[in-house]
Amino acid sequence: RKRVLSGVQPTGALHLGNYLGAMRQWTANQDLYDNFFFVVDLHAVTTPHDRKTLSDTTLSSAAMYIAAGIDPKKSRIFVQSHVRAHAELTWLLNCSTPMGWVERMIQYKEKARRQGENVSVGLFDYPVLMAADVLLYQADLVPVGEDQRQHIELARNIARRYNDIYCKKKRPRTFREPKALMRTTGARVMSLEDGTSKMSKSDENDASRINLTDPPNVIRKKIKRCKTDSQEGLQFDDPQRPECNNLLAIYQIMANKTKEEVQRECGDMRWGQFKPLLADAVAEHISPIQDKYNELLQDKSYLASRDMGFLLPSDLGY
Ligand code: AQP
Repeated sequence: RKRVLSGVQPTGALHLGNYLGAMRQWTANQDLYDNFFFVVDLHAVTTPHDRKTLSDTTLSSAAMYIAAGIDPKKSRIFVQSHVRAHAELTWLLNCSTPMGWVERMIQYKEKARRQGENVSVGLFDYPVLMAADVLLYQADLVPVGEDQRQHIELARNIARRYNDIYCKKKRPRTFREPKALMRTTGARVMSLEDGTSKMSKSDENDASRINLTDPPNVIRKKIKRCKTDSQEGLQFDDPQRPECNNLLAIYQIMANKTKEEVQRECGDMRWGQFKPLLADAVAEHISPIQDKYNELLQDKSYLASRDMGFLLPSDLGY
């Protein structure tokens, strides 16, 4: 069976983008693959953070994985920092990876611009740590959102270069080259405030995203106030109407419909009609996830008793 590995940073409450771009794919294919899903707390420390909050969000992210459908019997769930080999391999890969490759990473450029002078070396090195995460487990596939495509491509290049330098004759070569696994819908969920930038945990404006923990009244309020346009009718794929495309795409997945069905149903609607429909579909879709999540967090002993973080290299066959 092919091996799949993926994770989310515990940098805040997980949102609809994380769910649609990543976690929904993890659960959909859980029976097909050998699965590793981890909470990537070493990545989260590349940006300013509070220690106590990080520790809480690490645990709550793991609870959200399970609530969203990751079955601990079918998938290994663990915390990145509990496996020392992630940091160790990063160093070795740092030493064979050209700076220029990492300098080209768009996510670094965007985040560094926002952080100004305080940007850390760790943030720069984030993609190499990500490559180490994937290569360490010899993952074949990495289910991610569109924003991570460039990082997976880099991980492939890093693997190839390492193999070329150190395993000229050795077969099999040390590292397997991973591939990104991406869905056509939901791979890029955009901000509610700006249809051209992605929904993100680190956006200071909470109204820009739907957190998976938002209660129905908050979801309704956020969708009611979200940015739209003044054109008549609703349609997919109009580059002049990024917000419209984003909201229709979210509705399509939440209501479990095809694009054509949504276009037929909503094409003639006004925003005032469509927004409550969308809010209800989102609230309804995530309600069972929220119930399970709250249940898990009420009694943390279950999470603490899981093998969370006690994954040893010997478990991986090293
Ligand atoms: N808006 C999005 N649409 C689709 N997929 C998304 N992902 C994140 N945002 C969207 C996917 O979620 C997974 C985990 O991402 P992450 O939290 O590790 O890092 P990120 O991509 O940087 O996500 P955020 O929310 O923007 O976090 P911050 O603000 O902390 O940097 C990845 O598979 C990602 O593709």
